[in-house]
Amino acid sequence: MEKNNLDSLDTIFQDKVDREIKIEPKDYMPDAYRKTLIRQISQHAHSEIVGQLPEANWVTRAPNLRRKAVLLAKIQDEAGHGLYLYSAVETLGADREDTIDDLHEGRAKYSSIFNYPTLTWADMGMVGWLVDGAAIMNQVPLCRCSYGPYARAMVRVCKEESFHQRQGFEIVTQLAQGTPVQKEMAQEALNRWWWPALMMFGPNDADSTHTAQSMKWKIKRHTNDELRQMFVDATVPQAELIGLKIPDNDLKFNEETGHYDFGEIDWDEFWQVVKGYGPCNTERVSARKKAKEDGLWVREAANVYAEKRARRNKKVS
Ligand code: BYC
Repeated sequence: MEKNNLDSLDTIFQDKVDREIKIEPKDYMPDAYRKTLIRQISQHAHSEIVGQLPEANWVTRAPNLRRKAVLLAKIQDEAGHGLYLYSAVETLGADREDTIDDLHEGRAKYSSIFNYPTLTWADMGMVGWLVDGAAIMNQVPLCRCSYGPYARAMVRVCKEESFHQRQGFEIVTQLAQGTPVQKEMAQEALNRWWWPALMMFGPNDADSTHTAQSMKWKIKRHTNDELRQMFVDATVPQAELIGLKIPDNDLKFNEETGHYDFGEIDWDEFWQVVKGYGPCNTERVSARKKAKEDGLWVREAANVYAEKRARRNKKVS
């Protein structure tokens, strides 16, 4: 296309975004906007799918039937979120299988948080309370994302995530109010999950490659640091309420700003985990590759059946 035409299409596009008109799959969008969405939404989908694994570890060891049923339901919700998101990626013209191959070959990322092990039952509480809590903080603004299919998918995802957050907080609250050993288990889990949960929001704004452009396109509505601060402000009083201590000696309410000041994140650890060297990266990607291989016969059988049915229908008509 002529450069002048492209420039004017880009101007019309940005004007629509500025006026809060949703961009839909068949509308014009700049290539870079499409690429950014494919990157972010597919990585989001991978996170939902990989995110099932740390919790799956506890399905067989949940302390009672009610806990087990709730945990199973939550994990199934995450699978559903992955599916909506892969569908949203397809509306951008991307091939779902290609994006999955990118994950398996290490070309695509997924949230750093899922590379940490779930060592005790209290970790199920922390995943719900902190990990889903951080996810909601990040995802509620995505319901207003400029790209229609992503924004609409996030509405349902957020409703389910808020149930997940509450079930996690309920587990943690019960442990924190239980025997001294149970309270200790909850505190120990909080000590391990607090900092990785803060890392979920991504690098500081100054080091974030995509934030400025994504804000202009209204894909992101807040910066990484803004969302992280909102999460800290919301979560610290919850910890205080149930008598657990956030493992940060620099954490202090700042009367002037009305926010909590908090300590420096270990960014070396963050980047190590993002680059594939976290405690469970290899295990997580291997599990996903094995699932794809194990499911091959089902996909092949379904395809053969679909072809057979199509042939039969043709004969009848
Ligand atoms: N882990 O320029 P930046 C969930 C990457 S919740 C790994 O700030 P952006 C769930 C980033 O991709 C979790 N990588 O990027 C909850 C970029 O690398 P690339 C998923 C990270 O995109 C409970 C580079 O660092 N949520 O699913 O503007 C149970 C520079 O970053 C991380 C979403 O995906 C990280 N923590 O902002 C089950 C929400 N942080 O891509 C499941 C949608 C940054 O250039 N995504 N990186 O190679 C977003 O909101 C944004 O993509 C992010 C990052 C805030 C995550």
